[in-house]
Amino acid sequence: MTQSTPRPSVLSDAELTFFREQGYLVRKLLDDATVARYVAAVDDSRRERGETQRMSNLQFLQPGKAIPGIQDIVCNEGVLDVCRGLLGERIIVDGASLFYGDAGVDYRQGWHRDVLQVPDDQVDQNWFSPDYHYNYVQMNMPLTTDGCLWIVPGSHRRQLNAEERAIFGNTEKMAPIDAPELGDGKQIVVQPGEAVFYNNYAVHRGYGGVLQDRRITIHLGFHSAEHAPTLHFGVLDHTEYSLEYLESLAPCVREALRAHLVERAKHPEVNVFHAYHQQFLKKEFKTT
Ligand SMILES: O=C(O)CCC(=O)C(=O)O
Repeated sequence: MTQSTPRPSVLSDAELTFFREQGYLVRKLLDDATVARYVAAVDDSRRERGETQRMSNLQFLQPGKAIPGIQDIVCNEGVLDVCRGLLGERIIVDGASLFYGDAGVDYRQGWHRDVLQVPDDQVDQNWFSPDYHYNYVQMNMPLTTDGCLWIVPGSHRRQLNAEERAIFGNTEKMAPIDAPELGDGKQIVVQPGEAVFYNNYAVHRGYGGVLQDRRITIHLGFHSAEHAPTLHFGVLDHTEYSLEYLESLAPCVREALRAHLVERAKHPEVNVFHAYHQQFLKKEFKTT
């Protein structure tokens, strides 16, 4: 595999250690003007579509669902620099959703690891160990103050503990939504422009209860082409990226999706997980 020359990391050794051990990292990356531009783009897009849903999960890099005004977040050098620090060079965007919820919406998920789409007999316990090279990172970039992400720090590098096992039962995937609280669960509260990067094999959940304020959060996933893919690589629906669609995009977004297509072509083995994921998204989350 071609190795590119690593550039100096924007992350300190302490930050890298924190991410490796705790499974998350918070960094302020967008200024107020950029946050305001993205909020305006979301509002314009909702108005233009006549969008009335009070809660949605919009796959904004897919044709027909695209929000052109926020797509260039996938080329943001600050975001990519952190991803390079965490994963390595040649960062490939792999997931892009807009989490939207109006004030008053009741938003709750059960605690889970992001292996929900994988058949039970294909979940490998070795994925949840300190030795596993997890070549994937998710990022939530809030455009409004957001306290909906909860995580159990360090749980990506170990098996479920007794308290977690008691609520997960006979699965590694998800606990019931009304399960008792986890004592080690930590709420991550982030301000507009302050990104949280996290290992999505950690036990985590989205949970706001009844939202006091509107939630607008851009959610992305990244992989590094320097390393073998994990099963989570393959979230974007690359089959929808026609030449015509790619031509319609801003140059940096087009280049990011082109790099995604090249990387996907190199790893046909992830297609089976892509198919599971698409089925899962359609069934479990009413994505728009
Ligand atoms: O709402 C959130 O921020 C949580 C998202 C989440 O749990 C996931 O993408 O797996």
